[in-house]
Amino acid sequence: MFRHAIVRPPATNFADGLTTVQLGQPEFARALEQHAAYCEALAACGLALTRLGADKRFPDSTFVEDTAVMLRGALAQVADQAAILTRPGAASRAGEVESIAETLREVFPQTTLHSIQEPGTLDGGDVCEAEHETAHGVRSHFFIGVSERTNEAGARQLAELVASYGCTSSLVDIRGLPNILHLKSGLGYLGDNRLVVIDALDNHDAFREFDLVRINANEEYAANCVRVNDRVLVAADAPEFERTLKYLGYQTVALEMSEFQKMDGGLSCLSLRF
Ligand code: CIR
Repeated sequence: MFRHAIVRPPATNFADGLTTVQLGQPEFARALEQHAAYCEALAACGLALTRLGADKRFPDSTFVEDTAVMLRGALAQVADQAAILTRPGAASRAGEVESIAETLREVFPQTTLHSIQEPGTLDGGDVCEAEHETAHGVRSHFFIGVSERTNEAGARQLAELVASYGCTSSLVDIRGLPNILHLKSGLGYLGDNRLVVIDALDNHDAFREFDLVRINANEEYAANCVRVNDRVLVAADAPEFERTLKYLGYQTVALEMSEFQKMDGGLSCLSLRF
């Protein structure tokens, strides 16, 4: 159950951020509208939002998910809630982490903070939290992408940290896979032991104990969907995938994401949920 989310609207220089796709320049006014609708959807799922101010120093700073990984301890002897501050793989994004750390310290002082250390790099978009049944109940399992942003050192540090909280993990190397910046650009966890996967990730060994929901090549951007309590937030313009979700019994909320897609951003990356 998620109760909170941290969000940050795009700044006026949002279009100066990093991107590898050629979908044209994002329109700022439209990006703001889409961001507002996204925040409304999170609130409608019952989340209390911490809304940070736009930060022009970092054009990519609306993608808050990349700056931290939120964790709930599964072991009685460790803190209930923790966050792992990342060390983003893109130099222009390194400074984004400090203000998220400050926010967590101020607004959620009960959160224990850890950090990824040099030489590790890690972007939150490479971390997909799923769940699995164990003899001791349901535990989190983290799929950690090794990508152009997250290196092996960063992925292994995260694996050790989550293990200290009683969680398991597996590494998924996505280097060289076409069209995905982060692991979660092609992977989503729906709950109920179900993973949404794009074709390129379909046969990966790490997913073999999960039920896979495949997504058509022309709708792959929507693989980065987010289950928030009783709803699934999904990018608009993926009608077949949305039909599949409904068929599986999920209540969907379709959100226009075109301006964020132009900057390589998926739906999940606009919030830190916990
Ligand atoms: C970047 O290249 O870092 C941003 N323009 C997009 C980051 C998207 N993050 C995500 O999907 N988790």
